Amino acid sequence: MFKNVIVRKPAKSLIDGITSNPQLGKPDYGLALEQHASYIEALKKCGVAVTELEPLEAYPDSCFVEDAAVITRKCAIITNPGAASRNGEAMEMLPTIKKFFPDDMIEFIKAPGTLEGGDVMMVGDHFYVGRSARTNEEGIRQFIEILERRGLSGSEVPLEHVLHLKTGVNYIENNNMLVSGEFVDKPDFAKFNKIVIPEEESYAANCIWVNGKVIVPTGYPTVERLVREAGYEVILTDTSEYRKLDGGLSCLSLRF
Ligand code: CIR
Repeated sequence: MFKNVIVRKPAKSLIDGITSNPQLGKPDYGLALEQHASYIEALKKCGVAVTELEPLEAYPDSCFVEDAAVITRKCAIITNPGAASRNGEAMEMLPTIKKFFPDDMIEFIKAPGTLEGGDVMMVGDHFYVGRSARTNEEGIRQFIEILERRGLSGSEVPLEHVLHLKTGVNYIENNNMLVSGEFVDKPDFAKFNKIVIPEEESYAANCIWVNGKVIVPTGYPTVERLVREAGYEVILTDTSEYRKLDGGLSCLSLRF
């Protein structure tokens, strides 16, 4: 169960965030703010306390807080984001993490290691880590070393096409995993009950489980139906403006 969620209100500079999909157009800032508020409401319906941080104009992608830290049952890990324009977001997250964790429970990924939280998928006490353009071999080595020192475990998953691991695969508890594209046949996930996301709805592979409910992006009817059929209560929330920057539901919060 999660008790807490950390989010960061998008800055006006959001419109200049990194994107691999410029053809989708720039986000509408006003609409992005409304969608962020709805996202927070959806989280509150799941019974978590929401800590909302102030916007950071210097970092256009800073509302995607998931990339700046990874929070486990045993420790919080401040990452070292591989995207140059996002690197400073990790240290901006530290004061907030310190409000929840004592210093001896805070770890750091250090250069030359890089890691972004979007590449980390938690399945109980095991963490799958995507090796991506943002998360390198040394970052994964440090991350797994931290996990093992604290009685947890991790394994690397090489990525081929997606930005982050959780762009294409997400664990929604009870052995159920949403898989799309390159993850459908990966041996790493063979033991899970795989819910295969059709190509045209691949964006919605990024759903989040929060205390028994699953938050699904608005506009992906097949994914919505598959998640309901798997037995979950679904909460829909629209993330169209974040999709324009390759951002999904998981990217917008830290849940712990
Ligand atoms: C980026 O390219 O870093 C942002 N525009 C999107 C980050 C999405 N975060 C995530 O998948 N965890």
